[in-house]
Amino acid sequence: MRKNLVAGNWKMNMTYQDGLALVSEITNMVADEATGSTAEVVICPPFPFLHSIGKLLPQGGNIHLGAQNCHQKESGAYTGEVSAKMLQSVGVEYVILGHSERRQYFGETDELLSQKLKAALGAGLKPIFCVGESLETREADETFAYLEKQLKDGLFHLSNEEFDQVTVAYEPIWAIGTGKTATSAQAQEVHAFIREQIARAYDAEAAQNTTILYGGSANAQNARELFSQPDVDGGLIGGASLKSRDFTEIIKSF
Ligand code: 3PY
Repeated sequence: MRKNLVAGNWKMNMTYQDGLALVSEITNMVADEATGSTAEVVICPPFPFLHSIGKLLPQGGNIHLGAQNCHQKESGAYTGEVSAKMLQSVGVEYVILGHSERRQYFGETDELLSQKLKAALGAGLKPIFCVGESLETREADETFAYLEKQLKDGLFHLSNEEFDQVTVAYEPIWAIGTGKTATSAQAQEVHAFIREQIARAYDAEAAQNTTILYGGSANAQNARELFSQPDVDGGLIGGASLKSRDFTEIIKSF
């Protein structure tokens, strides 16, 4: 069901001790200051911290646990990998799939991501599926065709019931870690396009019910403006999720 959602993607940052301290600060600040926010919050730390951080999150509260990736197989001889079922067994609810850094540095293709989606859903996780174009694609005026293909090849193979569990994140690659943010008009234009594609692939109800996040240098200064757009339901936050004050301000933007 469509909701306001703010997810913090820590990427490969923080030590265990720093991570625990950050989460304690966030939970305290959210409890003190963000009680009026309508946003569901997801914190996505690195794998080794998940279980302990999950234990720090207030039971039944609005802060949930997410992972940044999972393997496409349920179990087996895949040294160094982590399955969706393992994540679920330590209390993880959400998993980010298809972040552009995974696509770029780890060669993740739409074909592989479609398998990861199935694995995540099979384990009862809620995927946050990322799509987004490069600067060259945008400058060549091919953004919409590119996104259409990413959605079709990576995501739209899911059944209606499976798709119901998915959150989509639009993360233009040119805005990730660069300090450049899409303008709220650029974000809105793409989010409306994504919703239109969902309506075509599924139906109007599915499109209206899908939560679509913006990601890419979203921060405490620009969140309110981005989230005020009718098709922007929240954010997948990188660097600003590592600072309790900034992350709380973003949550308070709702
Ligand atoms: C960013 O904000 O840079 C992100 O990549 C969030 O996932």
